[in-house]
Amino acid sequence: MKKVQESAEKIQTMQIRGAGRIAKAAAEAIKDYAERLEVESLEEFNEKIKTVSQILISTRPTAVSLPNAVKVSTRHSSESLEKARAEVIENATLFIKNADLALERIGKIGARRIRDGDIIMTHCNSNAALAIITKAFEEGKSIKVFATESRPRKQGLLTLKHLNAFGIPTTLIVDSAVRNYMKEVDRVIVGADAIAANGALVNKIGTSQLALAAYEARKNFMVAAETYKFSPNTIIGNPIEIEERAASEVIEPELLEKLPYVSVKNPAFDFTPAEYIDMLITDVGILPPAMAYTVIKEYLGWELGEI
Ligand code: RUB
Repeated sequence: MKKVQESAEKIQTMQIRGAGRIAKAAAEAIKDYAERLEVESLEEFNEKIKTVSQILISTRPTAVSLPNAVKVSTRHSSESLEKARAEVIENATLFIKNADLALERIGKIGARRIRDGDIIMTHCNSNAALAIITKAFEEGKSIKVFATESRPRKQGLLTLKHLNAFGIPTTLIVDSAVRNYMKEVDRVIVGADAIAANGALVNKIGTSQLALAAYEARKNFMVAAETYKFSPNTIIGNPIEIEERAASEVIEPELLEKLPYVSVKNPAFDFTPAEYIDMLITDVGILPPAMAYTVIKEYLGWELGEI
């Protein structure tokens, strides 16, 4: 339970963040828990795994990678305790391995769409988007990046450090400068916290602004997303919840206290409609957003009754 609690806390406090990293951390925590769990019966095992799954899933509401990782890791069809334990450990291990493989594939597939001399804009800090950018650079393409600051948590600084370590020339801009620089950009690449069945993207707040500016400037808007970022629940009309975070991330609480007529909204993510997205770069290939439903049916392999 110690690792589960530690991981849950790290996800909640954003020491572990980003949809892919959250998912892997959850799978690792489940694996560790299943390995150490001391129980007498299968019923007890199932019960405890269910509790731990809930603890992990409730840490952050938006990234669908988290419930997907938990679901893939914990499902088993075994009738005996030890077989169930072995199955859960194997599922979680496989999820982690596949998540790494998916990133590698996205990097390779996406890099084919980057041309020598491209200027790319990215937002927040996405491992999937960075896999494409760094792969293209490693292949010898001369590229430059505009990275947004990504207020209020400034994940853009993580992106800068990553790109700088590869020696990729990068320019930091504030979020409100996105439209101003869009004319200099060839394509936008962002990651995903969730993709709905209708192809809409949920990603860091401000992503939809990049999409709108790219659309206006006729620039390519590409979304890098592992198949486990697609949301099965949206097929039956369940909305994706947008996390609302503390006002203290945006304004000093002492200052806010002195402003009785002021309130703060701090949504962590926003929706980008499918019509602003040129392509989804996934581990199973480059797809139009209209194929999101097919990805859920074919690659997540979940029937409606299971959701
Ligand atoms: C992170 C964010 C990232 C996606 C994709 O938000 O919006 O763009 O999670 O990241 P936060 P990745 O910092 O609030 O978690 O491609 O690494 O999964």
